[in-house]
Amino acid sequence: MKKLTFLTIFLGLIFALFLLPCVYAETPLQPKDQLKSPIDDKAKQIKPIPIKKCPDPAVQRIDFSIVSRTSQFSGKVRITGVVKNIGMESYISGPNQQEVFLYEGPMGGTSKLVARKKFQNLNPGQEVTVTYERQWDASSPSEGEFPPSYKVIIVYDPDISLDGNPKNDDCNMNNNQKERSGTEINALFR
Ligand SMILES: [Ca+2]
Ligand SMILES: [Ca+2]
Repeated sequence: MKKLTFLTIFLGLIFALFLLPCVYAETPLQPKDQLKSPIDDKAKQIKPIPIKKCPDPAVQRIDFSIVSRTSQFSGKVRITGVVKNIGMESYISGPNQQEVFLYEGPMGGTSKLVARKKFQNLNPGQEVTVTYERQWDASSPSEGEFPPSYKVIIVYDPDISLDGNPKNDDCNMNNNQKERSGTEINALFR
């Protein structure tokens, strides 16, 4: 009997000394971790995204439209390049430091400059357009079968970043051109 009592007390002591502190040590931490960590992760994900406060003229799109028809498959078409300041700051510059070029590149031929438009200041969200109109025959080989493509490019004075004016420094040079195939002009005639 003495042996059994001793053993029970001994096991009881082991439980009290080792197992209980372990249970207590772990339980208060777990709910804290589960509650905090997802919020901390979200905060970490949001923080590093910087809001760029700078001018950013960008080629937004190239529009095609039919101005007038001479037959079901031919007529006058308009090609419009749209440049927009998608930055948070106004673009403020001199009169001859920036221009939009519109190129026509026939299949297998060299691109030629078909229209250009100078611009100067652009508020955030403000647009400038360059347009070119020409005859188009969707049933011909030169337009219908092998249509040219159109490219719009923002061209800056080579010294624009050295002119002492930071308000005309485009902060993203990777969105300054766009190209669109004339096959989509043929689609307008169908
Ligand atoms: Ca500058
Ligand atoms: Ca840009």
